[in-house]
Amino acid sequence: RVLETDLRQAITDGGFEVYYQPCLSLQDNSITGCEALLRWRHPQRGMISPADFIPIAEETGLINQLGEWVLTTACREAATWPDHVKLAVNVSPVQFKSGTLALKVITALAASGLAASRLELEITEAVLIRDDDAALAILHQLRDIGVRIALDDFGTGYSSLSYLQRFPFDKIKIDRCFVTDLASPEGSSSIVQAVVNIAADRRMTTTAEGVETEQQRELLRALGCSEMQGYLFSPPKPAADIRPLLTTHR
Ligand code: G
Ligand code: G
Ligand code: MN
Ligand code: NA
Repeated sequence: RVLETDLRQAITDGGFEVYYQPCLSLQDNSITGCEALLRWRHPQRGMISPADFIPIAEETGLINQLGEWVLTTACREAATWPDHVKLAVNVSPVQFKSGTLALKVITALAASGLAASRLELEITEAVLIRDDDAALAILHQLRDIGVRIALDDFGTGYSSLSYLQRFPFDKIKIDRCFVTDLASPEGSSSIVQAVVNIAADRRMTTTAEGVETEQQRELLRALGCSEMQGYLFSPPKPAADIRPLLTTHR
C-alpha cells in the first residue's frame, strides 16, 4: 500500500510526470487531442499506476494539490501543440467538489495561454450521484469558462441514462470493457450502438477507449463512434515522445 508520507514527499520533490495518450478521429484518422495521465516514478518501487495512489490521494485530500499540478503542467505542455490538438485532463470527484475547481481552471489557462476551447475535463459519474443541483451548478460554471466536459468510463459503476439528460456533456467516453467485448458473438456492439445514438441525439460526441485491434476500430467506425483512443495507435507516453507525433502524423 502506498504511504501518505511518500505521496506528500513526491509532490514536493517533483516525483510525478504527466504522460499523454493521443485520441484520433474515426472519420479521417487525424489526431484530435491527447489525454493527460498521471505517473508516479517512485524511487524504490518504480512506476506506480494512478489506480494504486489516486484513492489514497483522495482520502488524504492531497489530490487537490496533485490535480492542480497536473492541470497546470498539462496546459503548459498543450499550449505548445498545434492549435487543433485538444487536451483532456481527468478530474477527481474530490477536486470537483472542492469549490475551487473553476478558479484553478481559469488560473491554469491564463498561466499557460491555452485557449479554454482546447481544454476538456473528464469527470466520472461519481461526481453526479449525490448532489445533483450542486454538480449541475459546477458543470455550468465550467461551461461558462468555455472548457468542454467529457463523461469518463461511461457504462461502468453507477451510470444512469438519466445523467445524459440532466447534465451538459460534450462527450461520452465509452469504457474499455465495451470495446474489448465488441467482436464476440454476444458482444457489446448493441450497447455501443445505443450510446452512440443517444449521444448523437443530444449533440455529444463519443470516444471509445482501449482500442487495441484494427477490427475493433472498424466496428467502432461502422457503429458511428466519433473518436478512438488505445494501444492500436499509441499507449500513453511522455510529452517529449508525443510532441513529434502531433506534427508529423498526417
Ligand atoms: O494511466 P492509467 O490507465 O494507469 O490510469 C488509471 C486510472 O487513473 C484511470 O482511470 C485514469 O482516469 C486515472 N487517472 C490518470 N491520471 C489521472 C489524473 O491526473 N487525475 C485523476 N483524478 N485520475 C487520473
Ligand atoms: O479511466 P481512464 O480512461 O482515464 O483510464 C485510461 C487508462 O487506460 C490509462 O491507464 C491507460 O494507460 C489505459 N489504456 C489506454 N489505452 C489502452 C488500451 O488500448 N488497452 C488497455 N488495456 N489499456 C489502455
Ligand atoms: Mn480518462
Ligand atoms: Na476511462
